Amino acid sequence: MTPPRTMGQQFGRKSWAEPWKIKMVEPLRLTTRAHRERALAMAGFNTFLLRSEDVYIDLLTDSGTGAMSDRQWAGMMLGDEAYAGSRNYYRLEEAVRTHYGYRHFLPTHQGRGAEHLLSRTCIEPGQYVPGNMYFTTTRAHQELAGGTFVDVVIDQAHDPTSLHPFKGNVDLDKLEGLIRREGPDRIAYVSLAGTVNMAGGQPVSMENIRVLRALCDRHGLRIYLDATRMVENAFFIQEREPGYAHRSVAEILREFCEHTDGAWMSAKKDGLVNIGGWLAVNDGELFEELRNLLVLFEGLHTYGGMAGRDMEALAIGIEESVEDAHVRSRIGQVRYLGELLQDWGIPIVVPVGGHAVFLDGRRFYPHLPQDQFPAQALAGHLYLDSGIRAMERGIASAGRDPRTGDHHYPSLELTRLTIPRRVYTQAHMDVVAESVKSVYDARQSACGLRMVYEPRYLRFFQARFEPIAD
Ligand code: P71
Repeated sequence: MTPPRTMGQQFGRKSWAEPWKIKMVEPLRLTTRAHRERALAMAGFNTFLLRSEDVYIDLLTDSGTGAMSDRQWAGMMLGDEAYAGSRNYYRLEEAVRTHYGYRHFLPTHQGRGAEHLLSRTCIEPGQYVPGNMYFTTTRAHQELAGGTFVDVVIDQAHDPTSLHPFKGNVDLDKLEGLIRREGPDRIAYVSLAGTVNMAGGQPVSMENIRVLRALCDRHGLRIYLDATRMVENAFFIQEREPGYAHRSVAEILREFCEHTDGAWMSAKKDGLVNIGGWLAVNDGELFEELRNLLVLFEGLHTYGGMAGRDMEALAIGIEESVEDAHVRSRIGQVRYLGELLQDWGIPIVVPVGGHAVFLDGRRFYPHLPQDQFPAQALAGHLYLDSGIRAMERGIASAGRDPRTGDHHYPSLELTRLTIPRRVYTQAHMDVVAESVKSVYDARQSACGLRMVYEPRYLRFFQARFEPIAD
């Protein structure tokens, strides 16, 4: 028996700890395997359709699932619920301006509300929208507006084993090729995401945004940034990019945003709140149009679908989110789980990203063809083993090509273990790692799934599956 070692010792470094202590707890419920078998069958083998009460450790998403601080809860009591001109709106506007920049700001009910407005105003039918890998809701709104998404992320992003430190980077040759082929007029804008979700939470470098800016300036193109997890991106720049080790996450965030023309955010992630979002741009004319559409789809421009108290909590959340100690411990926890799995030879996306550990469904279940939904099946087996809920990010999420009606066959077939911010402890991570290992050890007996119900939009949310018996 080797003597027990601290987490730091296990990985040959000093231990770190969360920069907070726990003031309130929410009990978790353990269930039996028989209970989970029934629950998963009722949910059509789709973890989105499980009741949260039937889940033990919920790693479905980091979206809206974080824990607010005592300061944020105190802020909730300061909600000014006036229909127009709420004090909290001005606080939030100030927080976004301080930390992200941009001249004009609008609150939205969540990220996709902002995506809807931006796509509607900035895409003309028939135009292309190049981006560093698709995101489900982002692409859906671009297509709804008549645009066609074009993936211009570097090839390494599609390779789960590539150790490139900035797998979210735009491949400038791919973008330039598109501009040359189609002409800049047929390009709506460049849709750039910080820490690319579908690639495994992989960052974009400062150098990449700088060169991208220059290229776009040459062709008169705008860059709109999905800043949903841009704070985490800033941390990776601090950690990995020469010249940034001594700059704060907050400074790096501001510098990055300065290279873009506007941004939107699902504040439910880095923003440390349970609901909310925003859209901010520099162009005054565009802003006017967005603000006008906002009243049609979201709410008056001083609340945009959010309660006053929620805007206050977000203003405080933004301030807390850019503190170096917070980001370091948040990403440190994700990395701890990832390194455990890597040590045990379990196939995951490397380098471990910002918000989640992504299991590689192709290497986990090499015997399952992609149209039998290996990553969806893996999420099901994990739930059956321990009550842990993960999310499929593979062929089910990728949906169909709107023109041909065929499945998109994404190169990445992943199951995401997404870590909510400030919610679970290291002990939970150990339990998760052990459950993944037991599912991995039983991998040979896993069977695939058949989709028996497929909704038209964003099918993964509500689709139903059945196991394919041998
Ligand atoms: C996540 C989510 C929530 C989600 C959305 C769609 C399918 C499954 C889960 C939402 C994002 C996101 C990025 C980069 C915009 C949105 C939409 N992510 N951009 O990862 O990650 O924001 O959910 O507030 O509308 O679980 P919204």
